[in-house]
Amino acid sequence: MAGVATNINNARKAVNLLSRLSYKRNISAAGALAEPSGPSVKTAVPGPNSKKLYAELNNLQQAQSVQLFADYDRSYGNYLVDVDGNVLMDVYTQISSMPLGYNHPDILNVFTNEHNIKTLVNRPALGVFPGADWPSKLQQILLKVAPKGLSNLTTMMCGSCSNENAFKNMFIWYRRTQRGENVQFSKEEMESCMINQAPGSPALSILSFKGAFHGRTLGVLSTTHSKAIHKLDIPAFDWPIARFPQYKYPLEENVRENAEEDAKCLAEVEDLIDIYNKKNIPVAGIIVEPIQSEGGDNEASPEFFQKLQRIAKKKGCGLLIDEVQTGGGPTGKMWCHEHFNLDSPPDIVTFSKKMQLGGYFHTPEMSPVHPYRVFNTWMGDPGKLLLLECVISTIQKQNLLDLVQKTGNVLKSSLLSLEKEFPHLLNSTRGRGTFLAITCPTTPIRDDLVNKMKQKGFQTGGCGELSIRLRPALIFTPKHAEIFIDGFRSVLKEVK
Ligand code: PSZ
Repeated sequence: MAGVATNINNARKAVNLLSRLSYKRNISAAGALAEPSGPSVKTAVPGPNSKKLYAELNNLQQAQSVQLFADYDRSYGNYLVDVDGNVLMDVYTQISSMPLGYNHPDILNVFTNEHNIKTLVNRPALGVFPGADWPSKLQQILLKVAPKGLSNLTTMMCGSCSNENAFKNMFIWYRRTQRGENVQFSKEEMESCMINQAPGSPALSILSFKGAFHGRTLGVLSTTHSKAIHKLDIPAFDWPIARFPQYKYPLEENVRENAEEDAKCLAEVEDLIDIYNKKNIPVAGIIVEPIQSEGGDNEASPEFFQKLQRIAKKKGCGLLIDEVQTGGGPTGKMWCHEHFNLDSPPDIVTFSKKMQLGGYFHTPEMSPVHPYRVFNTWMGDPGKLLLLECVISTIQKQNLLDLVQKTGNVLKSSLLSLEKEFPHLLNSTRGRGTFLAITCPTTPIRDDLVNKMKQKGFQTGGCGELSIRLRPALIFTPKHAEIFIDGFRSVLKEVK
């Protein structure tokens, strides 16, 4: 017993030492770094060090998607530093996943107290052994920013597994509404589900939209339609796919056409639900992004979403709004669907990326009655929730949603000016907050612009076939926007 006590004491001392050391290290790391005043590029991007590391990694795993290797010790704020010492202004932020940029001093200080370190290293199987503060942390952190009217919460790991599990909630809910509240599973259902047959494994569907991206895992992949390469060779469900509006820009000059486009797409949704119900693959739910992201930053009007929700209600389908990419503030509101003035809350809202951990908010009706039906080992991550706590408090302290609106206005109006200066290269500026995109006439022109921007020290991203998207951190200011726009203009001038 004495030995155990000594060990515990030693462990405690080690943790204390670790927290003191890391506290010092983090403070000094944060203090030593200051945000660069602009990008600076010394080599081609990727440079020789990135290329060497690429060869090493590619021997171990498929690495063709790697753009560069980063130096995360030296990256700071809105700037990503690569292993060749190039300093890139990052308006892509790990595919829209860095709310406070790199090495934010508050974030660096999250794991400097003993309780937080222990929360990080003792990652529990949350569905069975949550820690004492898990319910209160969920209340204080995630539920504080819950979309209005959604009081229930399921935590997960990533965006795909959030959507994947949310589909299960919708199917379980749908079957419950068919059976009636208190009806038990039949013997036939219990036996047939074990061999993937109806009625236990019923033919049910989720309606999604052309151009959508909801993840690449097997179930959700049937609702992802952004690129063929994501889907080739993988079996898919016969589920309905409706057209998502494709607007003409500028919006204010195409109001009638775009309203007609909304009406056509919504009519298709209704028709498809009827067709699939008749085919005996009834539509249990609809999944939709508030702005289609990977598929090309396609936006739809508040009226489109209001009417879509009314159709879902009329037809008895759940409505899942996928806020994996739009959630966490980049549109100037915590949740993009808050821009839509819906009649009532959506049934489910999924999140990940800027929220640090995955999961979904939902109505109580979407909770299964039986335990253990939506479950996995981790069910989220309390360590990531601590990071989110810091992110949210920084958003509030520094009014970052206001900053996003302000910077977004500067960025959007500057992009519109660039469109006027370079009409043969750019069109269709769109988006909300700093969640913005612009379209090029061809894919080679788009790819060339993205690459030239990178060589000048600006990390942007493509989306869809023709668009360039901006996904800066929430700490991106009008000053950063100006530097970005100056860089973009000089590249456009080179391309002519
Ligand atoms: O190519 C890819 O696999 C990418 S690039 C960006 C994403 C995926 N985004 C992920 C994403 C999303 O944007 C939306 C709207 N829904 C779900 C997902 C899936 O999230 P993860 O990647 O966390 O599984």
